[in-house]
Amino acid sequence: MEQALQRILQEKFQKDIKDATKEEIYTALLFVTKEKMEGMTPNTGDRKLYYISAEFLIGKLLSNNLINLGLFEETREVLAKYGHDLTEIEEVEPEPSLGNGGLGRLAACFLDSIATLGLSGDGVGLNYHDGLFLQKFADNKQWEDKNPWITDNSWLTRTDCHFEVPFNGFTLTSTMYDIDVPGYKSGCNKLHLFDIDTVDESMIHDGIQFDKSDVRRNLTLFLYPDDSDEAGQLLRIYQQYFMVSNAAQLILKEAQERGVDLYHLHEHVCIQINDTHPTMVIPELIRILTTQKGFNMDTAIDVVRKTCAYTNHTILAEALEKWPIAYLEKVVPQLMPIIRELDARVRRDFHDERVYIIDKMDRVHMAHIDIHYGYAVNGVAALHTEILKESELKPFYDIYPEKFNNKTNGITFRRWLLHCNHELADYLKELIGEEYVEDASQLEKLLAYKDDEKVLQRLREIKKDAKVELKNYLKMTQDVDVDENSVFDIQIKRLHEYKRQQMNALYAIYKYKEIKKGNLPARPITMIFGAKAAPAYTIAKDIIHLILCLQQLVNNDPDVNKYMRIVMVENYNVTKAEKLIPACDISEQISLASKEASGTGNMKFMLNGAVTLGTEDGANVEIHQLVGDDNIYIFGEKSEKVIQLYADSAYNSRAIYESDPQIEELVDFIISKEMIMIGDPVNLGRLYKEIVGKDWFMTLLDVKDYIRTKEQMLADYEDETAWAKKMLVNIAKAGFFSSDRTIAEYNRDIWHL
Ligand code: Z16
Repeated sequence: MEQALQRILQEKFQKDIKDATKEEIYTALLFVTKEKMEGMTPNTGDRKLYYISAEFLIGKLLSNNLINLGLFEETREVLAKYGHDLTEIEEVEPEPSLGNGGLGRLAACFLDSIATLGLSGDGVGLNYHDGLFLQKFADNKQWEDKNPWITDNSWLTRTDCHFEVPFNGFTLTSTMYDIDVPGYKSGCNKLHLFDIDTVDESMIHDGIQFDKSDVRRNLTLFLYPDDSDEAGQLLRIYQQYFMVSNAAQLILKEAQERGVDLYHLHEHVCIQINDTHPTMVIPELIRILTTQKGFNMDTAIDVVRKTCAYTNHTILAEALEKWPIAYLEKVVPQLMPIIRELDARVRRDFHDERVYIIDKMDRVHMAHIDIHYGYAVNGVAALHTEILKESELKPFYDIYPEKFNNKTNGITFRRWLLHCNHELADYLKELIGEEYVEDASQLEKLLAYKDDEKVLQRLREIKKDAKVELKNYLKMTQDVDVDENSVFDIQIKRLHEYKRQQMNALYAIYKYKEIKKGNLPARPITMIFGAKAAPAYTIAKDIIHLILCLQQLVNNDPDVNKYMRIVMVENYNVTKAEKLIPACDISEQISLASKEASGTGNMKFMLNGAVTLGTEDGANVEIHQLVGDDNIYIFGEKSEKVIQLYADSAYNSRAIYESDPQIEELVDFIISKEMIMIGDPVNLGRLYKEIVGKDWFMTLLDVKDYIRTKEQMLADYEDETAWAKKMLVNIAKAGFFSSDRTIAEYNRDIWHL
């Protein structure tokens, strides 16, 4: 490493290591690492996986690549020898925010595990020039700005692989860019990101506004542009088709290069469709096979059906894509005859309109294509898969019970422990050896130390160190002061009503009022939030406004700020998650039961020794089963009850509000004179009305149980030994949530690579 660095710094900048700037060292490390990965043997196999996803939220790559290549320690030492700090060098790297949240981050964890397990599998997606928008706070509101990440020297390598992608009346030529994906002490795979050369970043103005109709210049400009108007939805269809047409052409090209007889494609290729965004790969492959490769329709459908598998990530109806036929006719008319043929076959075989592909309103249900014309359908946590089978997708489960299976999500321990929490990772190695890094189930060996005072003490110290680090980071980045001796209570995830940040805000109001009344807590609490709201999601933005106003109120009130602080972290992203998660005591996982398909932040927190405060939802259910009642705090109504309430239209938030003076007091505070003085009455008033008059995600149903449980948790925190034991059990039981386990299951049950 030392020699390689010296060589490249001389070549590129005519500098020695000790004189080089951080930027120069970063660039040199990037080159060294890329060289190294180029020389690695790719993972191979007779059947190759293509994981197609509109999002790959990969985060910064330098340290993770160094860790997986086994070069991290050496690099850190070399840099230290010349007076540089690798942590500071990392800051130079821009984060590619090529995902919204869980789904995109899951895809990135999966790529790491696929490579680590030595499986042959590549990612296929889009090379958005600007990732998800950059979030800024001003006037206690969210503002969006563009978020470019591509620099002259980056992890992207331009290839000479190009395809022609036909649209209605014109054709675009693609360029494939590759990012190397090295496995941990294993071979290397690739992430292929497709782009066009004509994208024009200069067309963005006033934050993230741009001309949505100019496809040649905007196709890969943004991740999921605002799709609240027609132009936005059409652009989304352009993006999706561009992605899958490139994927289909790449897959067929590589198969033919490998000498695969396309009539046996399914024996050598497997395509995982990540949510419905890549669904058009099914009709596109059928189109190419029938029009260019001499297949008849029956055979093409048969081969494609045996090749494609679909993962569902949500039961929220509004998130399940249904494209109007008119839009598809406008963008990809060549697919419509095939989609109509696929629908006709469904209508011929099944006389149940709930499973048709095209509905009465002339909309194409993308998930229905995946389920009929793929060979596997999976949910992402045990409860989620049960809900799919028993309610959301029941008519399909009745037809194809053999297709349905569960694959509980996972996270890569390389990033979410080894990289983000060196101190804990090293201590675990000291206690139980190194094997847990590649065999996560070994973490259970920790249980042997459950009553070991010294170990419990050390875990507390490690947590404290992480809290000090976060404190310094928050001071540096946002100029806020937090107390490392307070309880760190953290909710970080996309802002959505079903995730119920508003319920956490109601707790903040409760606590503020208690402190005002003189009911002082045994220990101060620091409530940390991080969340981006979709630019067009009004109520989500109102909830951010509420939290930011509460932050101003609480932190500036001298009666209160000794006991309580609120910090809303600006521009929450993967890099910030890596700093927040190790420092957490209480992990907030408070979605309305049945609505969070899995959650993966819950797993990251657990692995880093936080205790979950959660509903019986998504993977929380499995965390609960693993750690037992003593090591998790569960509250709220169960999913069966919630599903029943929806079915009967029996939830009435106003009735709860009017009959419970305590709840009324909390909700009324949103529009109190204190708050109106700080905030915008339009935003606060609209949110108040929403909660009292609708509350679609049933905040008021659970808020009292939530407050009660959180208070219990804070009281229990005071027994330091008992709490440290909970931390230990959570870490020890987190092995199940390694994405290595998840990927091994995908391979065993679906991919057979
Ligand atoms: C997403 O991140 C998820 C679902 C979805 O339909 C769309 C997006 Cl962008 C999330 C789920 O909300 C979350 O529960 C789950 O853990 C994650 O996908 C990965 O499966």
